[in-house]
Amino acid sequence: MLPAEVLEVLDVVRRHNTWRKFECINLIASENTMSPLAKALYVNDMMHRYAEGKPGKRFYQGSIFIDILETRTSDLLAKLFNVRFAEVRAISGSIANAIAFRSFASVGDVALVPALQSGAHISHTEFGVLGALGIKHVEMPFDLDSWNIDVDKAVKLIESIKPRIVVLGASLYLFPHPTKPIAEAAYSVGARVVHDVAHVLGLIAGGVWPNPVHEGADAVTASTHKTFPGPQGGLILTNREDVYKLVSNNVLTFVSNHHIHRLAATAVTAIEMMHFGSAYADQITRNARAFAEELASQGLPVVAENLGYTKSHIVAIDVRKFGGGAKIAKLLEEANIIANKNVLPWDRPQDAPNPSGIRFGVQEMTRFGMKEGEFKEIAKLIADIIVRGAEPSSIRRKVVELRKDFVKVHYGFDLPEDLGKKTIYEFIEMGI
Ligand code: DSN
Repeated sequence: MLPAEVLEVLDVVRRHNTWRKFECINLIASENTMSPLAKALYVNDMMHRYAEGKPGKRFYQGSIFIDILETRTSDLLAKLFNVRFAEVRAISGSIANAIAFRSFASVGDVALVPALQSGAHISHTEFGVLGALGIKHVEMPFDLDSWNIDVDKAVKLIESIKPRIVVLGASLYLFPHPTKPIAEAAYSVGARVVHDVAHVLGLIAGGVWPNPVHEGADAVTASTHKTFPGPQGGLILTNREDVYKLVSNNVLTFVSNHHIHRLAATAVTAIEMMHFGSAYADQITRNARAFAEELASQGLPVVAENLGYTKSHIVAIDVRKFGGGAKIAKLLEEANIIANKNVLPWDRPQDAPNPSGIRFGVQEMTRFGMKEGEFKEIAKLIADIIVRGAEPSSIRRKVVELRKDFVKVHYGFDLPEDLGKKTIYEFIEMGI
């Protein structure tokens, strides 16, 4: 019999898995679920190993097959995103940003960044990775009419403050940031452009969102587990050899062990996106649009109404008049609808604990096969709670019922059919 403490650990994990996988509707915009094949491959012996350095130039012996896998994973991602170089050793999006920022700027330099209130990620700012590297930030003006960076004002700011880096991309990312005009202005003053596409990487893979590498960004950073439904990890893409060399040389500053076991799952997910990415991304954008429209028609203030609400997987609502984001996120959680409170452009820094907004992402439930009809249903359940004041526990039963038919991952590979009673490890060990 296992010690009681171990049983407790197992039980917490079992309860989490049951709740989040079978009973909740997950609308956190930064999460997803791997395919059965990627998930099975995630746990492998490489999780015990080190492979510091680059393939063929390691500090440790024993990485013959790791080198093959890492090179193959980089090649697959470069091919998927139609770029020359993919650096896969960053273990998260924030670490990818750290590597890119360190490659382009030093202590005391200035970066021009999207404002936190308008959706920037904390790592883009003085309060996160950027600040930890001693780089100062200046915020870019945001235009509420286009729900985007104000290009004219941003260009003027670039010309006057001459930053070392201009950062684009966001965590509340509804419409593509204008890489091209910003990059042109940046280059005219010798600045580098880092565009963080963590949220929309899967949409880029599916061809429904522009790839900033092709629009002039020096480096595109991302995580590999949001709309791109891979294991948690980071990625840097570039077409420039000098940038690739810089970032690759800087990896070891931030990452000793690059969590090598995730690479097999990352590679499989990249192949899945080559096969199914276009249908998956297309359905995400349809679902987001249908969800936003239904939320609005149910009486919820969805942001960016004049622009069609969203072009990504994200939909945001302004819940100030319903008590604020903190209260509403908690009420939704009681109904097993998982989302997060989020600052909106008009919030002040002191509003962060109870901001105006709720951010929803449709990508994970799309991956589980939900379509426009289900998202309209979810919008009604949300409005029941927020607008009509329904008891969350009464809605929870409906959520569990709705989720029951959507537990199988779509747009990805199942385990091989000839697995029989073997585990994936036995299958691989026998020779494929
Ligand atoms: N915290 C993540 C998000 O939710 O956007 C990004 O790292």
